[in-house]
Amino acid sequence: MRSLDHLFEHSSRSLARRTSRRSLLASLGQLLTGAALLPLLPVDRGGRAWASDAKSGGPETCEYWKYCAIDGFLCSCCGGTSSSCPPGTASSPITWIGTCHNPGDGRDYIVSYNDCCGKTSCGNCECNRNEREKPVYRPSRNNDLNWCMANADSNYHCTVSVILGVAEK
Ligand code: ABN
Repeated sequence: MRSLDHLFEHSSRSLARRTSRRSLLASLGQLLTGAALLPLLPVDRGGRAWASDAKSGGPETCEYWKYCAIDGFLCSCCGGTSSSCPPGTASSPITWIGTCHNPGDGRDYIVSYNDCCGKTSCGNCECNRNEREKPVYRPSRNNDLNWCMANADSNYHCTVSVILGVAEK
């Protein structure tokens, strides 16, 4: 009887020892795997974009870097965004072009300013900046024209700024 007790005691002790070691190893494995996968988790890097926006004002302020040659109402204050027309308006196919410096990355960008047409003037966030603007006899570099003139509905509503590319030095 004593040898049976001894046998059971021995086997349960050995099982307990093995089980706890195994679970320790399993936890350690999980920990190491988790630590290795941590850098692969998605990270919101939007903060950097906002940081560069903050340097030059956000898209709803006239100081925003993309607006360096704009003249009109900011579509981002009229139900659209800095680069898309508000619902119910259509973008002008002819535009004027500016070159603006982005303080966020130190590069210069070619920006197209499209008027959004088909509704009466938005009236919000008027912005008139004229960096590198040329006289009206060079219309593609001039911002004093209603570029809705070629649209079916030539009512001017607001202006968007669309990045066309990086300006080469
Ligand atoms: N391109 C902006 C604009 C629209 C109407 C009149 C003047 C300027």
